[in-house]
Amino acid sequence: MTTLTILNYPDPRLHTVAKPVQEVNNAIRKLIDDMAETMYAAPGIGLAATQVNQHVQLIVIDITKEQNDLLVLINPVIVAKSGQQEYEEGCLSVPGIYETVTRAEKITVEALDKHGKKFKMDAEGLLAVCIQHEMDHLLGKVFVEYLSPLKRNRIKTKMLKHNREIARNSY
Ligand code: QAP
Ligand code: CO
Repeated sequence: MTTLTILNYPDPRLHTVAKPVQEVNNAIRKLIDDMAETMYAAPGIGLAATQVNQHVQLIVIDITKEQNDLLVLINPVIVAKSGQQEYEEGCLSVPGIYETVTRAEKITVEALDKHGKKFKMDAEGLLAVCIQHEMDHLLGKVFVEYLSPLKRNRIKTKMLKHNREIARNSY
C-alpha cells in the first residue's frame, strides 16, 4: 500500500468536478486501499479522491475510534435528506482549521460498494455530516466555502503561509 499526497487548500485542483467511476476494477480497488491507508495515517475520518488529485467519484470514511469500520462510497447520490444540524468540521486539506457548518441531519445515500454492488444506507449525526462533506469534495467544493468571505479569506491567507512553510521545509 502507498500513502498518497493530500492537496492543501487553496490548491485549484480541489475545485475539479469528479467523474463517475465507470468500472470497479483493480485500479479502483488499489486507489481505495491507498486512500484508506492515507486517511488512517493522517489520521482522519473521511477522504475524497479529489483530495489525492484523482478526480473520480470515490469516498472513504471511517468514524470509528478503532479505525476498523471502513465505508467505501462509489458514485454516491443523496436520494433523501431531512432536518438540520450544526457541526464543527475540519478537513485533511485544510489542516488546523475547524469551523461550524450547517448540513442535513439525516440523509439516505445510494452508492456502489468496493465490489461494484449497489447499496442504499441511512445516516445521521456525524456520519451524515462526513458523507455530505466528502460528497462536496467530489463537486469541487471545500467546507470553507460555506463560511463568510472574510473568514474564508483569513483561512486562505493562513493556509498559503502554512503551505509556503511546508514547501520551504522540504526544499
Ligand atoms: C471531514 O475530516 C469531517 O485539521 C473529515 O490538522 C470532519 O478527517 C467531517 C484532520 C469533521 C465531519 C466532521 C483535520 C486531521 C482530519 C485537521 C477529517 C488536522 C488533522 C479531518
Ligand atoms: Co475535507
